[in-house]
Amino acid sequence: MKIYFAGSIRGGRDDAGFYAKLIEVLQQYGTVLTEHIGLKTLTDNGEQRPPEEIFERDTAWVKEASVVVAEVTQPSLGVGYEIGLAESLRIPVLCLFRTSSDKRLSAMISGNTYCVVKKYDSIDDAVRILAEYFKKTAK
Ligand code: 6K6
Repeated sequence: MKIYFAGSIRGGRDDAGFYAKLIEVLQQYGTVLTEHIGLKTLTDNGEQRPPEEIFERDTAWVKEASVVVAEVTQPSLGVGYEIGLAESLRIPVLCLFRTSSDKRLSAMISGNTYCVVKKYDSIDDAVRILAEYFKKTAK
């Protein structure tokens, strides 16, 4: 199974530690195409590549993914775009939102019945949510 993990880059890197832990958990369920999203060394300046190259590579990865798992606590245009792209391709989307943050989730995600949106508070919660999701949905 190929998993596209989406998390904020230019939107802000405050949650990079959570992304790294979630990616580690997701690796039990398949190949995470976007391991770099959790890297502390990836700042909001992004990778040192032309944006066109990043767009081509990332959209190609979304297209080949069996599922998109998006951490949506930190609002990000790129993550929102990737969710919309996955929906248009009928690729399953799981969104994870951390309730302990001071952020409010966009209605374009919380109100979108295509996405499975799960709230979590701790990494232990997220581990349980992912186990349940992968047992049911993405085979
Ligand atoms: C470099 C030059 C211009 O932008 C960059 C940023 N570098 C990126 N490297 C890898 N993936 C990226 C980059 N920018 C966006 N993405 C993709 O969009 C990732 O897969 C994330 O899921 C999402 C983050 O979007 P923003 O809007 O928070 O950056």
